[in-house]
Amino acid sequence: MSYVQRVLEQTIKRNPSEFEFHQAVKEVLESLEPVFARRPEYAKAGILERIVEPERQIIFRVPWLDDQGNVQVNRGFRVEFNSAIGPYKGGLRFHPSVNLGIIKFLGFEQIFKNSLTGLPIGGGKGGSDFDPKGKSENEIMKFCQSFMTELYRHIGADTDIPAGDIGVGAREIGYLFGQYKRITNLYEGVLTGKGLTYGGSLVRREATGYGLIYFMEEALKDRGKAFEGATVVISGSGNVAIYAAQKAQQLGAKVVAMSDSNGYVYDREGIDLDIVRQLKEVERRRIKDYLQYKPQAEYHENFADIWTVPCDIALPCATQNELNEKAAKTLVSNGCFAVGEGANMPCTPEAIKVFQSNNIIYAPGKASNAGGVATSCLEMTQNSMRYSWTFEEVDAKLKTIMINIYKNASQAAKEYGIEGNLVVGANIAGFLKVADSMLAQGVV
Ligand code: NDP
Ligand code: 2IT
Repeated sequence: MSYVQRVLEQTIKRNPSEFEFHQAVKEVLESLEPVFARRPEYAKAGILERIVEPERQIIFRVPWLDDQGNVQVNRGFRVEFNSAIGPYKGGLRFHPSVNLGIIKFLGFEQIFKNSLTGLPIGGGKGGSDFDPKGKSENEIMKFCQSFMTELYRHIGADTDIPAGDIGVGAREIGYLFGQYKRITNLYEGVLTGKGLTYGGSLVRREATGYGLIYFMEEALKDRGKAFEGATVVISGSGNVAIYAAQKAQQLGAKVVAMSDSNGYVYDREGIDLDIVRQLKEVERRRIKDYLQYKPQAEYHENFADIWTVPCDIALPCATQNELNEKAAKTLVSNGCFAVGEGANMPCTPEAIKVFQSNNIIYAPGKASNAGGVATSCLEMTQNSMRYSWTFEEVDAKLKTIMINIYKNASQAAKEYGIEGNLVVGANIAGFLKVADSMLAQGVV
């Protein structure tokens, strides 16, 4: 049995029921097979056995009082996965589906993603099974304060720097930051995605979506394609989806469908993003209400059917495993030529195989959605400098970072004889820097 297969088996055995974690580990480890043939010192130093085991996992009780005065209890997580190349960095997810396996898959992916940015950040992730939907402002604030009352002792501007993810945006980051500052008496860049009046960075809000489009622009260019004139379908209508749509539109694409967890809207004239932003960012309503403003658009329940809408470019920007084999086949038969992941692990392994065997441009999330965390690191940089860059300055840095990620991933794929395979390329390019740092730092 190969080194990779042995570690994979051990990992699955040791972490039963963590299915998303198994899926993420399997993809990364299997694509690293050719690396171990060339670099036997990694196996000798137990790099894989160590890299699949988080350095620290914190699970805690989050008690809070709802508006009726009832005691509510949620579970909080922070997984500090790997600090070989920098302090732990990664978002917080608040969603009822959150469990340890999901946080570990996200934290594991984050190690390689953060390495790909070229910036000095390690991998971590956290969150809670708290459901922000239907909660009052007061309840959201009380929950965030209780969550931080435990989390603060584990994090710090040079230790572990959380940010947003599903269900955690500028509002939640504000409440979390306020409580951290109150408890510690420290005004430091301990969280990213902050508001612009208290240490946030311009472009952080747009960064994941814009970064995805910058990455895809490069990938498309290599195959003689472009966003100009293309029909695009984007799942989700949250932070990543909205700014991916905005940049795609700026580049001359027509975005015809977007979704939320209830269903999707199809607007053949092209989605009016001002309506989506008002509904989602300001009023926190459902995507279905789009039809109140544009009655000629269509609404369909079952958000996963969004992939039946014919398009040239598909951008899954909602959640993990939202695009399966059947959806992939439908996309291919409808003429889709590129798929770029804004979400983390949105395509199932079977769907990825369909794309690859049909020569579709396929960009894995850990490469194509790295613009968010990269800009988070630029926010940390500005916080440390006590200084702020302009929108244009941050945007230009983000674009350069995304182009470099594309180049490094495609170069690594080429070097290992699998040209065009961005999955293998991203995994290898991200892994090498972390593995060499672990090697240099000894058995820790
Ligand atoms: P938001 O909370 O802003 O938006 C999430 C969107 O996805 C909403 O439209 C939501 O619908 C939908 N969604 C969430 N969970 C599900 C589900 N289980 N089934 C169907 N739809 C779902 O989150 P983000 O936009 O920040 O995150 C989207 C994805 O991008 C996630 O995979 C995240 O990990 C990834 N990501 C985010 C980054 C960031 O900077 N924010 C950076 C890199 C990756 P509804 O409102 O109905 O729940
Ligand atoms: O998945 C991700 O990369 C994020 N949610 C962003 C993490 C961050 O620290 O900005």
